[in-house]
Amino acid sequence: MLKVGLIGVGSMGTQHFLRIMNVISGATVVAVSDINEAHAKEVIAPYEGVRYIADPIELIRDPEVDAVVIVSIDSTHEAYCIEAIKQQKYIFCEKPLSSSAAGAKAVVDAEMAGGKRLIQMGFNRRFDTRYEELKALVASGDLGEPMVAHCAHRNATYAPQYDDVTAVTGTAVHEIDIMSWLVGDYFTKAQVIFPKSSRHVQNPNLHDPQIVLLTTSSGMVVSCEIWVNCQFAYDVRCEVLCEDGTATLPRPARVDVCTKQLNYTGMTTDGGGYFADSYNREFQAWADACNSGTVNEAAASAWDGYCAAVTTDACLKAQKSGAIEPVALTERPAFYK
Ligand code: ISE
Repeated sequence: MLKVGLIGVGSMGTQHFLRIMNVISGATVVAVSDINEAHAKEVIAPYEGVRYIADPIELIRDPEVDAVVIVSIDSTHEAYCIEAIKQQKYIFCEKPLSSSAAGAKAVVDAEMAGGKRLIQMGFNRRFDTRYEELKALVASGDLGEPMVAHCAHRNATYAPQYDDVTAVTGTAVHEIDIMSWLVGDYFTKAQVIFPKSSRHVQNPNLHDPQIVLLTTSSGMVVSCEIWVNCQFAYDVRCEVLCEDGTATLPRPARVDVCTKQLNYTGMTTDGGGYFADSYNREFQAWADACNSGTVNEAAASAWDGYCAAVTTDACLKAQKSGAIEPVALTERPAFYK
């Protein structure tokens, strides 16, 4: 049984805690850390034997902790990964690996210096069966070469700290990782366009929605609508245009309702629920891999986290310059092949 130390029991961290305790097999949480002690203690109260450890570094070093789950705020991921690498413990790190390419590089360098792959990145969509089907179809070549993809990432509401930076490093980063994985290519150019902003956004540092345009090394163009406060629902869309047809990510199946001259299907506002199966599958894959002393090859690695961070760096630059910015990726080291 893998004994997990989990850092951060905010909304997503609590979902992951409950998932490890109640949904997946082969792992259990033995310690939790969070800056909000009272809340953390409330979350763990129903579970006997789970300790609260105030200091995350102490939690990582705790001899009872075999593996670490990092779901604390984005700015802490780099330091906690590096400490867990020092302890040679397996790591599940929620996206992003770091909010900057330099920070992500420091983690990759530490992992390579330690000589053993330890990190699984929390890019959950790689474990979503609909994305898997879409990827397999594109890879089969039945529709010809992919040329364009249109993606939309809509959140019903945004966290108070959300601004133009987090819209990229916290939200667009999902599109960046999944589209690069889906078409098996990396991005070379990034541009960000700010349309007229919604009246629902009060934060002067946030443009909402915004359009991120990415070009892959083979010349495919991916447009991503990032709308973090759309108010009406959580919604993720993806349509790939290939030479001989298009392939579209199916929406989650919901009851089709007819009433009062209307025909509709409901939508959710809960992103965790929308992607629950993929989160469960990625955690099961992580626990299984840790228990067999390895990393799951289908999951995103620290290198993938670094590639995403290099791309988000380019997007942040593009937000400021209004220009098309290069994405300066170097070759994948053999360590990550
Ligand atoms: C959040 O951190 C997530 O990972 C969600 O999937 C995403 O929809 C949201 O925009 C992020 O803030």
